[in-house]
Amino acid sequence: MTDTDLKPRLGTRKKVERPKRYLVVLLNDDYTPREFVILVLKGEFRLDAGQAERVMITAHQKGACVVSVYPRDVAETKTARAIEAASRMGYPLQFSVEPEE
Ligand code: NFA
Repeated sequence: MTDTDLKPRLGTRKKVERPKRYLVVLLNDDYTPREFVILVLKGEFRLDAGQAERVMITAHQKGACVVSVYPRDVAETKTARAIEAASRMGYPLQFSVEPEE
């Protein structure tokens, strides 16, 4: 055997924290076409056609719908890219990014 020390030393034990995750939430508006919302959900957030349709419709009916959950940098990058794509088309599409729980 090697001398690998498997015994925890006093004072070195530390809680391991799961990195916080962030919800990306799709917000409804009156102007962005449904089909464009679906394209963005598929293209940027990698939802399949069924998921994209359900998320779009839920946001349309209830005002908002969770798209997915990511580490903060991923949530922010995807959201910025999606908003930018909409903005280039003249659409006011918005998302919010909020910490889980
Ligand atoms: N409410 C938009 C429409 O009727 C569709 C939409 C859904 C927009 C979800 C933004 C988010 N064209």
